[in-house]
Amino acid sequence: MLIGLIACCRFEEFDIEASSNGNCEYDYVAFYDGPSTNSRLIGRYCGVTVPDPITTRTNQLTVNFKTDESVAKGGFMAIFTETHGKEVYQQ
Ligand SMILES: [Ca+2]
Repeated sequence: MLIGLIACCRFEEFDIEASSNGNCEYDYVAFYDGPSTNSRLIGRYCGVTVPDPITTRTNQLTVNFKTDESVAKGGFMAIFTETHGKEVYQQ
């Protein structure tokens, strides 16, 4: 059986308002491995460090971009692709 498509994402640009405590409490983008923000959190990012590419284990990816009312930065650009999961066989 084929486990289906896996979503991938790599970042070309990244500039999201950071908070001094490092918790991304003002603005952030978060990625979840599944159909909603209740799915497994892959990562929550802010600042100017370009995140490493991410890959889901499922065939769905939820992106949650949160901003507050002050301080806007350039945002981010992500390239989304898809790939096949590995084939596994059941007896
Ligand atoms: Ca902001």
